[in-house]
This record gives sequence, C-alpha cells and structure tokens, in this order.
Amino acid sequence: MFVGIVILVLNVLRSVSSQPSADEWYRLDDALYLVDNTSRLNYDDAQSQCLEYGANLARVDSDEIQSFLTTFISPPSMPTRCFWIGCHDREVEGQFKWLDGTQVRYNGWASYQPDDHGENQDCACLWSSKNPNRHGRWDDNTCGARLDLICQKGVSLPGLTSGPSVEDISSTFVTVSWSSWIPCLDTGEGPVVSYLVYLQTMDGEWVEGGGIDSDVGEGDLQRRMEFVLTGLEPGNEYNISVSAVREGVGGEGPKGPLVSVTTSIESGSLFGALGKSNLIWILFGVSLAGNILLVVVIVITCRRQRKQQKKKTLPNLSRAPSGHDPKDHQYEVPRAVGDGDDHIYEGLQRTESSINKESSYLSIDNTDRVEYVNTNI
Ligand SMILES: [Ca+2]
Ligand SMILES: [Ca+2]
Repeated sequence: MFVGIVILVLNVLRSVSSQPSADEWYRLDDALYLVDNTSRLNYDDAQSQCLEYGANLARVDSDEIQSFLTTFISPPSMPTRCFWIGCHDREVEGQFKWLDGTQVRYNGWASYQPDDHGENQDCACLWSSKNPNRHGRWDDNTCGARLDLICQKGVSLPGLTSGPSVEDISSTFVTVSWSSWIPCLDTGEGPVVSYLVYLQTMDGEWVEGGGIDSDVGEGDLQRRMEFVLTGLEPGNEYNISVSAVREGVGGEGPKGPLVSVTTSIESGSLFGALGKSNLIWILFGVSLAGNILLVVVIVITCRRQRKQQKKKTLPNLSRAPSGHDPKDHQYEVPRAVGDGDDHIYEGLQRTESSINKESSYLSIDNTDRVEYVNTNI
C-alpha cells in the first residue's frame, strides 16, 4: 500500500517535472509554440509528446508563423536538422493535410519538395539548415524517422483561482488585496504582467476600476497585490473582481472570483444616514410637534392668566355680619373693575373699612342689601 502510494507520487512528480516550463513556449498572437530539439522522436511519438503538453504538432500556415518559428530553430551552432510539424499525406498520396483534417493550402515547401522520396515520405518537417533555400522550409520525410519537433497550443489566458480580500472600506473607497498569479495554484499561462480590477454596480454592469503592474506589491514568488477603488457612492453595494493579464494584445484572462462590499454611510451626513425622503418627513414631524407644543403652551398660559385674573376679580364672599338675617343677606358675586384694596364693585357701594381688610359694601340699588366682601386674598 505504502509502496504503491510512493510510486504514484513519483509518477505524478515525474509527469509534472517533464512538462516544459512556461518560458519555453513562444507566443505568437493567440498561439504558443514549443521547439523541442532534444526528444528525437518518430512522427507518431512526436505527436503523442505534444498531446502530453496539451498541444499538437505545429500548424504552419502563414509566412508570419513560418518566419516566427524559423527564428527559434536557427542558432548558429545548430547542425542541419528537421522538426516535425503537423502536416502529412498518409491518407492519400500527394494530398497533404493538417492534423485536424483540413487541407494544406499554404506552400511552405523547400525546393523540389515534397518528393515522396522512395515513395515512403508522408510526414512533413521544417528544416533548420545553413542552406538558405532550405532553412525554414518543409520537406516530406519518412514518418518513422527520429527527428525534433515543434508543438503548438492555444494561449491559455491566466486566471486567478481566489478572489480579492477587503482591506479597508469607507463611504467612497474600497481597498482590496489579492495574491499574485502563480503557475502551480492558478490557471492558464503566464507570465502575468499586470492586473485589472473591476467593479460591478447594482445594475450588473462591470466597470474597470484601474490596474497595476505585476511587479508592484510585497513578496517574492507570490506577491500581495493591493489596489484602492475610489469614487464610490456611500451606502452602495458592489462586487469586485480581479483579472490577470499576459503580455501582448488580448492577453487578459477571465475575471476571478468576486467579493461583495457595501460602502459605509457618510459620517455626519444626515442625508446619507436617513435619506432625503425620510428626512423631509422627520422635519415635517418635528415642525408639527413644535407647533402643537406652542399651542399647548399658549393655552396653558392663557388659562393660568385667566385663573389669576379670576382670583383677583372674584374675591370670595366671606360671611354675613353677626345678627344679620341670612335671608336678607345675598351672596352675590360682584365684578371688580378696580384692583387691590381699591376694588370697586358694580352695584355695591363701600360703607366702611376695617383693619382686617373686611370691607362692607352697600347695594346702590337696594340700601337694605349689605354684602361683605373679603378682599384678603
Ligand atoms: Ca508522400
Ligand atoms: Ca522529401
């Protein structure tokens, strides 16, 4: 059991280590090319080798590609040799096809080729030769020959497997950080030269918030990148995502996992905290309550003043004089028109004053009616 696990791990490690590194692949437009001058394989094994790399033998169907590849197979010290490419006439003699079955239309053949020498040459290779008429041109060769090879695969754009983290947030900005792209943890092909930070608003639209170069940030193999998104709206929800960008045109990879944030409410802003409509209602309520309170104060004040005035103007009648017939003594409430001890009561006439402030009044209309008014209030 243990031995089996060890063998499995060793096989995995061998498989990983046999993969060419990212910088061994040369990029042209949306394709990557690997020039292998060490394997020396027959045509079928060469294609199998490319498949292990997620590639195929190269499709060379333009002057641009042909010239590009030629620059990588022509070191001055390199002896004459030929590199397998993905072109053959194994099905019908003389009808060359690419590995995907499409007909070969581009003419990259060297002089006097293809010649199907010995009627046994069905697989094409690309010459590295000091002969300028042959260098970079094709030749049909025996498929069993052990030659070098050129693999080709599409550019796999870099992608981040983990999303950004929020480091700081306010009402108008968000600071996010993320781990830089590295081959063993993230997807696609490097090298990554920069990152773009995107912002998704409430309406679902993604907006580019800016970008930074990959050599910025802290750390060695895996740097900690940081970026500040500014100009945000207070109290709004946003999604934030980061994409890694390869060098060259069209090198931007897909957006990575996103993180959702909500900007804080603007501190000190009543509008921000409550909203305009709520604030209008609150101000209306405060105004209404103030008016109601003012009316209550006025009513209370008036009542108090009236009560005080009533106390002044309506002194209590105290008692009838001793021996006076109660029937003849009418306790009427006079209405004062004066103030203090000088009250003058309508319908009454003062007859005498006493030191205890009990005053006697004589009815003006009826001299038999005498009333006593207590002014000691
Ligand atoms: Ca042939
Ligand atoms: Ca030939």
